[in-house]
Amino acid sequence: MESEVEINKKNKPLVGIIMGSDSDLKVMNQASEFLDKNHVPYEMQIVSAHRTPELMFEYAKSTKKRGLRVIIAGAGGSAHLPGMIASLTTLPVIGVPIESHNLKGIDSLLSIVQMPTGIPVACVAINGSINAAILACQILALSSKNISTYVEEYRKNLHHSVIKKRERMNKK
Ligand code: RP5
Repeated sequence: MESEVEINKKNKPLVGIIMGSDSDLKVMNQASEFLDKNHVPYEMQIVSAHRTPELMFEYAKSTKKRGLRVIIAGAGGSAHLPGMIASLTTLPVIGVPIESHNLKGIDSLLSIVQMPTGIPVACVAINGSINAAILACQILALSSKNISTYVEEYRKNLHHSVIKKRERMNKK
């Protein structure tokens, strides 16, 4: 495995963020913003399981070779993208069910979460792309001291923000 120093020097993307359509961008941008804030290199593109199946196949097959370590895949409706990518690579795949218009994302959630045994997809909440980015960081933190520090810091800040809320409420 490449050392952390080598990875940082090249600044190659470690996370692949993909989504079925540009209509998913508003939600998926929250994941990229989290990674930006924590200096985690990523790439982001549209890949549709149903509308561009060949592209999806090529993308999935190229991920490991290009040095990606985790995939975050957002999709709505009959959301097959995360599961299909997971079937084509052994990199960890985190699925983000995007809220759909008619069924409020329940269709997306069930499509992503109900994977058959043998091909896991880690599924976050409907529109839960920030948690997908955090989970990606936690996976990368296993082999990166810098990212591990960001993850620990994030937890500490969460703790402090709740303590502050308690103090504000107690004052009232
Ligand atoms: C899915 O279909 C996409 O992930 C998107 O959430 C949904 C609707 O796509 P558009 O019709 O907005 O392009 O493939």
